[in-house]
Amino acid sequence: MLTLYFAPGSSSMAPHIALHEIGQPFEAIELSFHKGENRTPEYLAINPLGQVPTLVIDGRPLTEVAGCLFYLASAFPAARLLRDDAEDQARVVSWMSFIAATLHPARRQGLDHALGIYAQAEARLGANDWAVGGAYSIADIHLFRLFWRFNSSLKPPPEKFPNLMAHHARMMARPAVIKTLQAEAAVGYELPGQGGSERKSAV
Ligand SMILES: N[C@@H](CCC(=O)N[C@@H](CS)C(=O)NCC(=O)O)C(=O)O
Repeated sequence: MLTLYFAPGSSSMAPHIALHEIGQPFEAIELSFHKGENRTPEYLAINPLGQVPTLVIDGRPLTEVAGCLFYLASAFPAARLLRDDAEDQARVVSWMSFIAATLHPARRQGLDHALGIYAQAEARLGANDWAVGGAYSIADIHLFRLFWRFNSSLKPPPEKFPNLMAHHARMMARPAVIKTLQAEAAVGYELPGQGGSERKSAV
């Protein structure tokens, strides 16, 4: 049994998309940051940082976007979210490490810094359809979630990040992404600039 703890529009959107890609049944439990539901003793017992996502696999919690994505891709290979080739897999891990360690925290270090880091992602993606090896993978899901948030909150001119914008459009056409965005919008965003409060949070 798979259970995803999520907050609409946040990092948990990435494993939420992957769950729709693999097409397995799962339970989705929404947490409201504003109500402090990620800071209850019960939630801290499964995720001591009080963050989302947490993916619970038959009662065992797994945290961090990259870990959750890697598990879903490896455990459900029919969805083809990760190739068998060792070098391709290493490149997917390399992208996801960059996304988690450099791209995600960039916003907190000021707009100029963030624009510079997104320019790095733009150059790294280049004119390729997908992040690694010409095939859709979990790296694309991870990249999309961050750029989706960056794009929807800051609305940079499309000509500034043409490769990331084209990638965003390819992702937005995927049924799993459409399903996830609809499900999360129906719950309601609590994100700055998206009808939620302006409270500053790591999103
Ligand atoms: N390194 C973590 C970061 C997760 C993260 O920053 N989650 C944010 C939402 S995007 C969160 O739960 N924030 C609530 C809080 O820290 O109180 C990952 O990649 O999963």
